[in-house]
Amino acid sequence: MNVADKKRLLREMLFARRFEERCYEAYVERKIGGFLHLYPGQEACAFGVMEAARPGRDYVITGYRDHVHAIRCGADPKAIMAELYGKETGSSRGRGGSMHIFDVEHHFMGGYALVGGPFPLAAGMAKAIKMKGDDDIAICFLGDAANNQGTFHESLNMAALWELPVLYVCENNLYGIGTRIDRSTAVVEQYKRVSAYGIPSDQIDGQDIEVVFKAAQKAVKHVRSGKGPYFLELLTYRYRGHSMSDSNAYRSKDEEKMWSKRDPIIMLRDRLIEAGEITKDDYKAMDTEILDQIEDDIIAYAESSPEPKVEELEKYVLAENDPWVRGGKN
Ligand SMILES: Cc1ncc(C[n+]2csc(CCOP(=O)(O)OP(=O)(O)O)c2C)c(N)n1
Ligand SMILES: [Mg+2]
Repeated sequence: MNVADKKRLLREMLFARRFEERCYEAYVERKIGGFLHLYPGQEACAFGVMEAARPGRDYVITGYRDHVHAIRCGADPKAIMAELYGKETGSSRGRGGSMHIFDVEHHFMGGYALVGGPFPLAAGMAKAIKMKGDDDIAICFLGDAANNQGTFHESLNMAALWELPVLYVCENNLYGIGTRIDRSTAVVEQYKRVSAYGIPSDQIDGQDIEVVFKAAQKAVKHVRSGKGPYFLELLTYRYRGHSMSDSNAYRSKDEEKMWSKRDPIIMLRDRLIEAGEITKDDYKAMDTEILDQIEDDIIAYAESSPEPKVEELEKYVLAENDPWVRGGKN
């Protein structure tokens, strides 16, 4: 990873952080409704892994904490914000909302509310890639608690058996809503669990983007070369509550303080400042530019976009041209 890459990644991660913080504000202002799960603290996971992959071409899937993954795949942040606002210009025409971001053009295959739902979908995507003979891969990002779902074990078994090109990335932020991992999970170290299926795995620091990138390079190479699935466990932390309805009362101040010192953006920023590649003023100017862009470009777009028409509320919710939906006729 050269200096130009690091500077770009710093900008991309800071953009993601500010985007999510602005979502928080818009929710408090009641501009965004429904569920909203934010990503601050975990940025190095999505950006580090995707840096080693082919964003927009490899197929990516994740859970409900999904805005940043979609943006990294190439989805337009304006369409994502408009989706959160429930507007017609949103990525799913405002019908999906935060947990159902989808952008097939950029191979971002969702955004799922069901914990563990994406594991088999990722295996299916990888099966399709393999049948087509492409060298794309499927990447499935999910949380630590999701690994306790049956779908995890069923999917990893089949993925290993069929040597499917799928990279499973566990963003282990130590909590499933308010339940700490050691209260719900017999084997806390997630990377060990996949040895039951003969899948190679690593546990790494998910806060240091350079570390994530390096590990992801190795994992992506393995998967793309046809050797079957790989599993990465990234140790990370979310800086906000699980969702907007979470008062975040179950974590100690000491723990939060410890992780705030391991902020992926600040760590990369300080490294670049120390190396004399950027100054504090450069960083501040970049931040201001990003904040302006989010306000003038993205928020303004979402605010000024039209609402879906009431009579069209159910339109686009089901695939209208799908023969199964119309009654099974082909
Ligand atoms: C099948 C299913 N069961 C339960 C829930 C409720 N639920 C929503 S998020 C969550 C915890 C998931 O935690 P984790 O997988 O660690 O992801 P994180 O939120 O930490 O990113 C649960 C149990 C759900 N959405 N779907
Ligand atoms: Mg978690």
